Amino acid sequence: MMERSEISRVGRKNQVYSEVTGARIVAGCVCLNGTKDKVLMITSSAHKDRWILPKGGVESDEPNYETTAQRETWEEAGCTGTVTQSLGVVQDMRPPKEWNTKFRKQIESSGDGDTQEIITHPPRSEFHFFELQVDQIFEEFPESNKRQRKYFSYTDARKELLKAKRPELLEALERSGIKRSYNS
Ligand code: 5FA
Repeated sequence: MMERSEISRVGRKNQVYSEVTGARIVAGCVCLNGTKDKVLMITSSAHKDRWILPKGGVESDEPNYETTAQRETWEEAGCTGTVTQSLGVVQDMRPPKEWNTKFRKQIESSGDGDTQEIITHPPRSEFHFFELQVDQIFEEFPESNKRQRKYFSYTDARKELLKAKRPELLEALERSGIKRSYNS
């Protein structure tokens, strides 16, 4: 049984980073209802009009990514359940903040057909996602005052993640077993 704390963990003191790329390691859940045709989403605290998936930083005292994913799901979305599968890793591949606009434009316009220059950069974060079958939803949870929470069909969730410009979260949703119906 997962321990349900009354408050969220805060700060980045114990945050884990990849030894290979330096990316921040994050874990989260694609939370599906019993009939697997809806996904539970929450609003971002940074952009309150954007709907995202519950996820957050892995901390050094946590035994595995699944534990972090379920803790973050409890803190941010107030739900508990059973992990049904691992959805693997997706990455935040936005260019580094240090790359200014002029530099980005140069990179975008490089590659004139003859010589294609490939300039790469490490991911900012790597997200380890799990599919979770929701068992219980609670009214009060650590971030219930800070976020909204709602179930979305696949079609609507996809629209929201595109609007929020979160391709990595959309990829996690696509890998899940959510039912995609043409008339939802
Ligand atoms: N972030 C912002 N935009 C991103 C994008 N397009 N792709 C990938 N990562 C992106 O913002 C949380 C963090 O996610 C930002 O600090 C930014 O680095 C990165 P959010 O995903 O909009 O969620 P939130 O505002 O609700 O933030 P929190 O849940 O409070 O923070 P974390 O997800 O970092 O989790 P944690 O603090 O619980 O560990």
